[in-house]
Amino acid sequence: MQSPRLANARFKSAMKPIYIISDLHLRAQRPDLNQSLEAFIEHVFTPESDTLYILGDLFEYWIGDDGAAQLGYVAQVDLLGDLVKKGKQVYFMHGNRDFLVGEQFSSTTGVEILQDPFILDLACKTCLLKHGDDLCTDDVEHQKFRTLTRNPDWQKSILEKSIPERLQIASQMRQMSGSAHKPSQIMDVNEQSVRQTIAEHGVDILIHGHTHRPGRLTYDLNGKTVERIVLGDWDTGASYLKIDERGFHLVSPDE
Ligand SMILES: [Mn+2]
Repeated sequence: MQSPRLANARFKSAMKPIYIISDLHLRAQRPDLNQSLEAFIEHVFTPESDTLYILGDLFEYWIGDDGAAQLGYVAQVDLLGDLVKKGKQVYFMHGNRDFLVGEQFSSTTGVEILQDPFILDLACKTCLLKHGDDLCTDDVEHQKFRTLTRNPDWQKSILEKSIPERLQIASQMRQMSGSAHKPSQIMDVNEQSVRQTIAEHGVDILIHGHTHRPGRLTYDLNGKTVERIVLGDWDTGASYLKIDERGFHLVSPDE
């Protein structure tokens, strides 16, 4: 399958920074996460950038666009909609938590939904953007879950259920995907899958989230040096990748 290509003309001409975030896992029980997002938008993103990419797991869970109010996500949806109204470009890719974010969300907010993977073609480098859970091929159980939950027929059947029924299913699924019992290396990406993915798309840099292990790693791929940039989660504060004319800057709250 061919990935859609976006030549980011705005970046090339104005050289405004691009911001990439993922794995905020916003939820009503953690108001501090909402505050971190609001502060990031107001003080970091808005003053200097026009382009934000969200690579999945923005929401801890999502039961359909008509269920945002029940989960307490109205303010966050409005926040993204306001950014678009101010002329910002906001892109969203599904994660393994918020795979049910749909057309209504997109049309209400103006946030554009991206397919995974997505090629971000910068002047200097070609980047492949992914959520990253499909790189964790050692976690066979998760790959089964992913295949099921990304199936359009399955999604349709879920969305036809009532909101209370969907809430119940979401709660069961979160218990199922509890990862405490899995060895940590199973939860990480499979190196062979990483190499295959980079080679298949012929990119310079793979950028993904999901594993909550922020870092920058280099690989030798048949003599070519390529890079993998892993985004961090927001558990202890804002975590993001900033791309500007000077390069790629990965910022974690612990640094
Ligand atoms: Mn994830």
